[in-house]
Amino acid sequence: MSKKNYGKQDTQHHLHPFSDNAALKNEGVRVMTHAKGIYVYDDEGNKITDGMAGLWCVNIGYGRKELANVAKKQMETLPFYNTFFKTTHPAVIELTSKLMEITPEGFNHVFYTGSGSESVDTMMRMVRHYWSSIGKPEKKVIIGRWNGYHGSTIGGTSLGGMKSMHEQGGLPIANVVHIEQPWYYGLAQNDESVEAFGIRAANWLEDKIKEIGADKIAAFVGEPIQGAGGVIIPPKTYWPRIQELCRQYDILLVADEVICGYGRTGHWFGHEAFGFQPDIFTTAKGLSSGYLPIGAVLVNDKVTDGLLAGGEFNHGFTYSGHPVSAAVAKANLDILDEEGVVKKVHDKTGPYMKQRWKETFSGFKYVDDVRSEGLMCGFTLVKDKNTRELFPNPGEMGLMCRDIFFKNNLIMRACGDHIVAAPPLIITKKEIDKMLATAAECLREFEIKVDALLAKNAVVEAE
Ligand code: PXG
Repeated sequence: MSKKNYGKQDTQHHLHPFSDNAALKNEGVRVMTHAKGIYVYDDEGNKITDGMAGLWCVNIGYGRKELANVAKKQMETLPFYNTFFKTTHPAVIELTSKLMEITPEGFNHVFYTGSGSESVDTMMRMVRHYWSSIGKPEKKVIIGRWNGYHGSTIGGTSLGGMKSMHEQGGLPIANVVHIEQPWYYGLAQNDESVEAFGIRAANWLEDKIKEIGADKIAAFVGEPIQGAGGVIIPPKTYWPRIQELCRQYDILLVADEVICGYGRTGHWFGHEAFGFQPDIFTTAKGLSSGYLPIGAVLVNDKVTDGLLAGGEFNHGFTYSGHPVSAAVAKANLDILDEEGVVKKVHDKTGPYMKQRWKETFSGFKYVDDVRSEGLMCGFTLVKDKNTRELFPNPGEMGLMCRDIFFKNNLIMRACGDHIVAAPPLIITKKEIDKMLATAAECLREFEIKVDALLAKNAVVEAE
């Protein structure tokens, strides 16, 4: 088959993640061939603006030769060795010391994994092992949130609050429960202030604790900002109250930083942006800017002390601390640090994006709740802004809008009817302007399409 048909060839034997593979067999997929900065190129010569940094991960942007060189050198020196049986290697030692430099005080230990899902599963096993290590084995329940996303393994899917995922395979597993998400736009009561809603939403955790009993609960887990759920930014009052409750009821507090970590919010870690101190936080993605798979679970001193008292932790992955991934991750963190990328998001591009994102989208008829923090941005497609009425088939309008972006060589994500963007952290102000100008054109096209659809429905109703 010629290269021209690559996109169809692919789908004849390749089952894609989170995709309708029967439909893909007919449609084919787009073939990405190379990338540079914030742009990806396909095999038809299109230059596509990657408003999603791959999958929320290519924080330093594409095409950094330093990382390729480090990978080559490490492969030639020591392509693999494990860290299981009283062994280690320089690449992982150096990555660890870099992590110790950038993580907040009180975090002096790290457990390596190969992905975000593995980090989450590691954390789920770790919190239970912690409690049994300190003599409280009955503390097993882990509390997540509806519409949270924590990966695709059985543990991660269970902890996440995506009902469409739970439905496939009878999840969640035992001892994983959920509370409602802190989504002001959708869940606030009449005239409730953002601050008051933040406290009320956090108190749903207290309700759940009282229902189950604190003596049975191991941990509460949340993304500082929900990413795949649609960039749901909690009120500033939310996390401090959650922390207060976790301390009061002796429950471990876990931040899932797989998206928020490594600069996305303009801080090294998302919990720093929201002023709380978790006991454990899970990371992956931006740790290597997606150049190679690697994840890391950061553990504070209190939890480490408990774990150390508990003897062997029967857990680990072949690729825990993989040397090539570790070397690349270290080089990536050096770039984020030495080139001031995180600080730039905090001081310049984050605030600029916030202002421009609002200006660009607020005026559109079917767009509301325009929001952003650092370089995590979102808005919601709604049928009626005055009444906050959502569209009837959640996700349908989102997909239609996303497809218009894609056709116009702009990648942004639809999470249901939330439209989100998370570009590489090296994006410049000029590139932000250009990306938003394209997005605005797409939104105009979307608006015309929706107008037509609604008018058609109105005619049908009138008949
Ligand atoms: N936790 C969080 C907060 C995540 O966002 C994971 C865990 C799992 O990571 P891995 O590396 O196992 O995928 C994630 C992953 C999307 C999308 O389309 C988001 C993720 C993954 C794939 C797609 O928004 N997040």
